[in-house]
Amino acid sequence: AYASHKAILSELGIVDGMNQGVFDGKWKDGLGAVQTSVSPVTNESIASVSCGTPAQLQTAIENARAAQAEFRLMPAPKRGEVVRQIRERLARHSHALGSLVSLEVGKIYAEGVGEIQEYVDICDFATGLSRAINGSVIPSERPGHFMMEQYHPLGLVGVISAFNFPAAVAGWNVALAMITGNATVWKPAPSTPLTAVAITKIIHKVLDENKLSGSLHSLVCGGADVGEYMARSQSVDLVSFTGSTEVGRTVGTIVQNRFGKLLLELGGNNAIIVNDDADIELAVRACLFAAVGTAGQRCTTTRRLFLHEKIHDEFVERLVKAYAQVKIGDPLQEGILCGPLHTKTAVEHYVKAIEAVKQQGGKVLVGGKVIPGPGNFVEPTITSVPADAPVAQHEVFVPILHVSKIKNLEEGIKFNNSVRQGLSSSLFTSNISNVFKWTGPAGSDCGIVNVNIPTNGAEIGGAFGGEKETGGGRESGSDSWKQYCRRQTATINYSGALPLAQGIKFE
Ligand code: UN1
Repeated sequence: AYASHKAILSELGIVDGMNQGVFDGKWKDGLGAVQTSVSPVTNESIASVSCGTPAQLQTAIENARAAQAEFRLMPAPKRGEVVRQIRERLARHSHALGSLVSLEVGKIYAEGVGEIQEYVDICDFATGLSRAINGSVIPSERPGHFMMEQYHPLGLVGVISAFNFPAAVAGWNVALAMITGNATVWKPAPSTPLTAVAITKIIHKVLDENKLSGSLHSLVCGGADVGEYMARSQSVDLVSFTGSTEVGRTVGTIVQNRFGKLLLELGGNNAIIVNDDADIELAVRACLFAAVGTAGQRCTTTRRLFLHEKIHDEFVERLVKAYAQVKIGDPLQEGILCGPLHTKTAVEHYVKAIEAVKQQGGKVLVGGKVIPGPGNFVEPTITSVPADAPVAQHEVFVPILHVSKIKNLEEGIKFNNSVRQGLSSSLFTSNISNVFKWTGPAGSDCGIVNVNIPTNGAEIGGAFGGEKETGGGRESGSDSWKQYCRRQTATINYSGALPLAQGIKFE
């Protein structure tokens, strides 16, 4: 076992009674409902948070905007230095923070700590980037004219995060928003407020030490009313939302309607294709992490597996064996690979999906049962269904993997691309021309296209996100930082004459 729950909470300044869930530069009692964080292992309460109201969010927004009006003038490398200090402090508490993520979400300890590492990594990335968020100089067609492009801060970034990555995904936004000169206001998922409170406390300390306003990293725990207010507010320049396609459509429509900027990370329905020329041993191990890791609750989890008919039977046999060895249990115990589902509702979704598999002509190859007890445990499951079975067209956020046979790679690519989601995808092959077919224009239509690695567990250096109903947003690495900026084209005439573009004469 790792540290006791009490020690975890007290290191992070969380009390086991009621915690303040609003930080607008000062910690405040939330005047809204109470959110009680519940352990998915026991369904017993961990601690509670008093949530904010839309009116409290409005105050947080005003304070954050006022602080940002000064922060935008701080040179970007100096902002990067603040993010470096946040990185140091998060790393110092990574054991406690990782344990809290594990406790609150139900993911295993290694993945909880991994999530804090992901936050640390994006801070490193952002600190370096703070010296490289350059625009360009563009040749002007007019004599004595200078044309340049610059990236300025947007203003205020609203972050609505999901339960399954309560730290890292918020961190992708916070680190990039901060080095680009923005303030953030964060509404965490209703079931994981404690992680958000703990991280906000850590960042507040760093801001304070740098004599910066804490409201640059504001927090308003709350429900749908707070989220909707954020989406509607003209004062929130970018809304970065992670969650279901259904809620994302509502948030997206509201924000688009006021011409706010959007960053959407919605559902995935990710597939692995194993071709007949793949390293089978490697592919089995990858599938196990991809489908069972985080108990199937990553947006990058593999939900569909397409096996070449020549290796199908052998592969299924080996994967079923690997599933049988997975230890299910308390995610804070050593040796456990699969923790509980996050909520009882998720267990209901699992049961319904298994029923649907049977109704739709599929078979359960391993697993398929709810494990009785106080926690939300289920058996990781492999089913055999036709690739076009309705149950395989939707994202069900549980560890169910649907396996279908394919005749060749082309058929695998067709099936991979046939769903409405477009987040992540992987091909296992040792043939170089297959690699380029898969990554080429007629290959996978997803935002993340892998070869010989799982669909999940992306590094922070690449842009993360997907196409179609996944929402189109890109977070984390590469040039995702540009989304937190307003882009400016400036043309400066130092010629003393007034030549017009396109050669127009106007006199
Ligand atoms: C998510 O599930 O919302 O690639 C994010 C991954 C992680 C991030 C997942 N780096 O699985």
